[in-house]
Amino acid sequence: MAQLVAEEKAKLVQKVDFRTGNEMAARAAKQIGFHLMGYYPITPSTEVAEFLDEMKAEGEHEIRMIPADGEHSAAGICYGATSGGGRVFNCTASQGLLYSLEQLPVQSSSRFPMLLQLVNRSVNGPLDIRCDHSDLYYALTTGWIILLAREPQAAYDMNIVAVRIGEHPKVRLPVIVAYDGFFTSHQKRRVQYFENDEAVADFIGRPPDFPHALDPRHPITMGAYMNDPDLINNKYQLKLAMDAAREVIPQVFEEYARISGRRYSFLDLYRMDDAEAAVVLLNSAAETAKDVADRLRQQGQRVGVVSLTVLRPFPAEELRQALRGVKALVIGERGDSYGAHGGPLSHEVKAALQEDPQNRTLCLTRIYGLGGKDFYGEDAEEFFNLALKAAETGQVETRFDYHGVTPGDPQKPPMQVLPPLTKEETSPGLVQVTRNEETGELRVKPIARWQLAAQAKRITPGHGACPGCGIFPALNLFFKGIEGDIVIVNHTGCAEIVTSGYPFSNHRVTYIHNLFQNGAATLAGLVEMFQERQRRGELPAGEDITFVMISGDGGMDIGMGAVLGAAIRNHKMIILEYDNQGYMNTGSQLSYSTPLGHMTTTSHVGPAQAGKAFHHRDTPQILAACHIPYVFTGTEAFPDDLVRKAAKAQWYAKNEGLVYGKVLIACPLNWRSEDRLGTKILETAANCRFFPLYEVERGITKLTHDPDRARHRTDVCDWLGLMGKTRHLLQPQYAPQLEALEAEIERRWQRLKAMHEHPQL
Ligand SMILES: Cc1ncc(C[n+]2csc(CCOP(=O)(O)OP(=O)(O)O)c2C)c(N)n1
Ligand code: SF4
Ligand SMILES: [Mg+2]
Repeated sequence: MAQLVAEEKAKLVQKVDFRTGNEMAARAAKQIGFHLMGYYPITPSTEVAEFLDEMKAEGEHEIRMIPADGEHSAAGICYGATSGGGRVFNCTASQGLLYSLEQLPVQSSSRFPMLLQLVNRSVNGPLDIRCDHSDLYYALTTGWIILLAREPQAAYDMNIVAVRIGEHPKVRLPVIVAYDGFFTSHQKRRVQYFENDEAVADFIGRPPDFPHALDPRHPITMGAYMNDPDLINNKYQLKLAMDAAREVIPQVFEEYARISGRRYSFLDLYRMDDAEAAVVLLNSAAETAKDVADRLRQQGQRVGVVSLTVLRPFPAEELRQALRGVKALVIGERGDSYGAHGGPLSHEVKAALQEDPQNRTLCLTRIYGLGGKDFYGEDAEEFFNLALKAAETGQVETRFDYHGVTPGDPQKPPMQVLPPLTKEETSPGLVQVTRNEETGELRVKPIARWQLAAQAKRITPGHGACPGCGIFPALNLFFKGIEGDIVIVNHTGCAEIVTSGYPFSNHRVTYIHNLFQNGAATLAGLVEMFQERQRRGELPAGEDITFVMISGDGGMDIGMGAVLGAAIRNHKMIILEYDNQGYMNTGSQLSYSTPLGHMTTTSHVGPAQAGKAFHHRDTPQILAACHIPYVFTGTEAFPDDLVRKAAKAQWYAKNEGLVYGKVLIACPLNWRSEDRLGTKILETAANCRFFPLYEVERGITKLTHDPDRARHRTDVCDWLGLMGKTRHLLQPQYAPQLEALEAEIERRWQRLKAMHEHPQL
């Protein structure tokens, strides 16, 4: 018996460490041992998947990790997986949450528990990767339980308790655990965690045996079409589940306190016993306010801090209790509900208090810290002072306002650093494309390279790309083959991030950035508006603009739907993909263009994993199958070829419809290659036939560079050996991956060659 007790105790030993919120969330996920994780990278949540992938490569867990093509799919993968009865995990932020939002109520109304890590980040627009709670607020009505973690320790603890809460037979609901992007996700704090995974496994127990979709002897219909009078009953059951969660949560918190020593409750109340003035803050800002409360207490002020650990179900009763003696309260919100004179938190706190006839607390709201604007001690002090003044006078001057806003100066309009390009600068008359009326073939008059200097650069130097980055040599070279005015729509990615940081821009032409996945649709709308306004005589008839959508390879994953839509509708525009084989601006995660075996931060190499597990997508062939007028591949390593294709692209986009081009570019930072080797790597990629240079013109495929015929053929290993991300493939233990990659390269090449030789193919 004594031995058993000692073993139990040993199992519960905790390690003291110094870790970030993302590290702790990943550790909890690993220890929970989810069956599956469906995810899509988005800062600042991505690290959780990266850490888990790294651990997986080392053989530390067996969670099946599915890199989705976007968050909508990630949420769909998770939903499908939960319908199969196992434990499921996802992690996202900001736009990722919004893009998957429609799946969330389906998940909750189907009553499939799962865990979603939400690392709070501001939602577009404008794009801002730092923390506020605007994303979280969109989740409030989805029917998910929402637990909040103010610090890395809580990120770990909440994940573990979330499994128990969500899976409780009376609850059966999915759970969001939310913590602040960067403040909590990336800052290290002192933490404790169980050394032995079994401690967590014992606490969460085995997954419950709810009806599921993988039991053919007990078939069930899920997602049935349901109108009135039934739907309201479904929602009522969801409400009852939330009510049940109110009972279950304290029990689970108590049980967890027994094994961990850390006790949570619906509200985190700090120095609230006799507080007359208080602030309500969610997540990390509450910790800042606590320090200030200590200081003000020393000065004799009766102040306290209220922070919510549970946001859904909303702890209305606990708030009524906690605020009974409080004369004035400042509710600080990192998110607004525009036009409603306060964000959701304010209205919910006020609604809770209103139900207490004795309550006389004066409530003020201050919107603060949007887009990651820091919340310092001085800010908290201002909040306390507002509350103290109201408590003292019984009066409130301004109930609702923004805190920390900087007024603009109308005398200082944005500066135009470079003058707009003139027609003469962009139309030097170098590009001449003629069409053979008999064959329909286009002929581009050769342009000597030195002549290209006459074409103005549409993107200026001075951007923030890494040394050796291949994006801008390639884009500027491509634009050399295009005469006249250009309007650009840019997907989110390195090309966007490093050229358009407010208040500056490296674009000398009109440039629009919209949501990551929606560039093709956005540009399609603009093209059609251009044509319609011209037709109505609102824009000059002679005005000619070439419309170009620039996307990274990742944008073609998540944006493929919009791209296919635009292609099938055949708008007169160019979609230009620069392919650096990964999600580079977010830290080198795999994209569907990353080839087999390549190492990224979500396809680590280790004893249990050999880089990316599936082949790269053949995007030119997908677009060719849309039967658009012109598809091409290119690279700056073959500059004449690229300029010639640009000229053709412009001709087709003006005269016939949509053009798609894929340009391979070097990313020395994440390819782990030498800056100076970029062009050589690209050349080798073409010469080893991994990246064939070709075009598909009105359905006819032509190789524009045949390394065999040009006697430039190199080995795939010559290419792989030039990059740190692939060098492991040359080691004997990775021979199966190398062989599979070589075989796929050969297969695709032979197919292409056959198409080149047979116009009907
Ligand atoms: C809906 C949504 N999901 C995820 C992101 C995060 N995100 C922004 S850019 C990017 C990767 C871009 O990769 P790619 O298109 O290849 O461009 P690169 O960074 O490599 O230049 C990701 C994952 C986002 N902004 N929006
Ligand atoms: S990460 Fe790669 S693609 Fe992005 S700017 Fe740096 S080198 Fe260029
Ligand atoms: Mg990329």
